[in-house]
Amino acid sequence: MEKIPKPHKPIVDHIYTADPSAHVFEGKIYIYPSHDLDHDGPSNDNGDQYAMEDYHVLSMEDFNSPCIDHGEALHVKDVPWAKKQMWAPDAAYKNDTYYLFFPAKDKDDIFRIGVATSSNPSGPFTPQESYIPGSFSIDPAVLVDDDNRSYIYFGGLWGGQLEKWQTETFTPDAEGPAANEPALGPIVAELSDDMLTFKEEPHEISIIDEDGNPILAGDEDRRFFEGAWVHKYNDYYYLSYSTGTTHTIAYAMSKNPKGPFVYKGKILEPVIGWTTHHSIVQFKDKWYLFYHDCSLSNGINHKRSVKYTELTYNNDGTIQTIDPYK
Ligand code: FUB
Repeated sequence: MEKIPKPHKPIVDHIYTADPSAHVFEGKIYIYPSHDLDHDGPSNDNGDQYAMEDYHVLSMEDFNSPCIDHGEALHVKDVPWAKKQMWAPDAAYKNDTYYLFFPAKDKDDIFRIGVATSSNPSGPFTPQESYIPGSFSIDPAVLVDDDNRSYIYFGGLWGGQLEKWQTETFTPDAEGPAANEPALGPIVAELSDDMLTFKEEPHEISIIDEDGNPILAGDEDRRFFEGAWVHKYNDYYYLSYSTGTTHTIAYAMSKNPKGPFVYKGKILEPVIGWTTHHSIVQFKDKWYLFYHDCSLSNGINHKRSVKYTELTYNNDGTIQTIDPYK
């Protein structure tokens, strides 16, 4: 399948794709998206409409080249511990190996995070027998830092089940904090050197305002919802994420990969569709935001398409807000 991608246009239109995690591997741009299914099943706040079953890896030589679909890289039927809902994945390279990190519901309908490996960035990927011990919730994103230490960030509210993990066990009826209490943050853990387990107990990241006060759960314009992504620029770590109910991509900065992160602003205004999910990557001397919207499906929330656009930093390191339709 070959298409010439243009900014603000879907990078492919023969399948629905979402939640793009973009990386530069072997000098090319590789995109690890969710593969949305074209179905008419139930749609609800629990995210049952996101019934994805497999992953396809996409790649582009550069931003003037066609986007290639490398076909199925991993299917839920080949993951021994997983039952359904292959949600937003990410990939990382270390130890001469490509790692695909992905969330899925286990046989008890609890979201866990799995790892699969390949010698090729486009897969196919071979899954581990079980999910990462101690993993939970959704939307893994992995940063391999300049010192070769690796961190996994994850978590998502509502259908992503993060509220249910405020104690050490899964509590099916647990709700999020009250509006005047600190919001739940994404979770971080350093990964073991082989990238297959957590090196430490995962713990919550705090997102604070410029005065050092935690962002509150009722502050839906700024609080974390899902889709964490961490990148580095000029010695700062940038944590960007979806605000869910207010449909933007927001970001916060820190000198430490585990935070606390200071809220800075908005990267992306709302897109067509309920969810918004992104990644940020440098290619040559420019920076790009990969994101998705539902324009190709005329606004059907679970039929999304990956797009990209250039991202611009101000001199002080803050990021200019992008209007996806200008
Ligand atoms: O694609 C399923 C879910 O929708 C993702 O895991 C979330 O980030 C949201 O984009």
